[in-house]
Amino acid sequence: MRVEINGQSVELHQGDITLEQVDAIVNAANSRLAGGGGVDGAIHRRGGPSIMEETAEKYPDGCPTGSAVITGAGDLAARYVIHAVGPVWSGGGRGEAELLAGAYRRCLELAVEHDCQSIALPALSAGAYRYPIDQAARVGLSTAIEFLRQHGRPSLVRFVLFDAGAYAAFAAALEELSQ
Ligand code: AR6
Repeated sequence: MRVEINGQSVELHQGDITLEQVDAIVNAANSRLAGGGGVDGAIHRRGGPSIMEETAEKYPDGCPTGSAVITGAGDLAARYVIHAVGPVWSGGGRGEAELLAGAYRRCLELAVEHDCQSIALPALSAGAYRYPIDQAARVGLSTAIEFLRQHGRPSLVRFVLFDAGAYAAFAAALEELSQ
């Protein structure tokens, strides 16, 4: 699925984000940037050790929840990996939506600051961190749409969803938000 916002594209793909041919791939990291399962495990496996070496060297204090940091992309096809830290879901009353939006917004800012035309993002927080997928989809997409309306960049914002359920949740939210 693809919609145009302010002359730029918002796309949904189902698949493995590590295979995306874009300028920047977003990792669903933890605040210690310590590596883990899910997207994080897949990125470090396919990208090789240089990514973890760079995060350890440049960001020894990690990254706060609701923000993101950038490194090179090792053996991946992308130029950069942006390590975003979404919140752990704990019922919705602990600022989770603002933190999740902040993580997505920082990814888009870093992409623009590094002249990336295209970025691929996963459903941050919607795996190990248990954020309900319908709500995660609305936060991710509304943040991207608002950013594109304000900044007109990057040219391509692609959400890459691992399974059919996540894709369906994002498709329903995009349909609603793009009207
Ligand atoms: N490509 C695209 N999406 C994926 C892939 C993939 N290769 N693998 C999983 N997903 P998660 P979180 C989906 O758990 O919830 C890590 O251990 C997955 O189905 O990767 O932010 C970190 O180190 C889900 O919809 O990230 C942190 O400790 C979404 O990506 C913690 O997990 C996010 O799932 C972060 O948890």
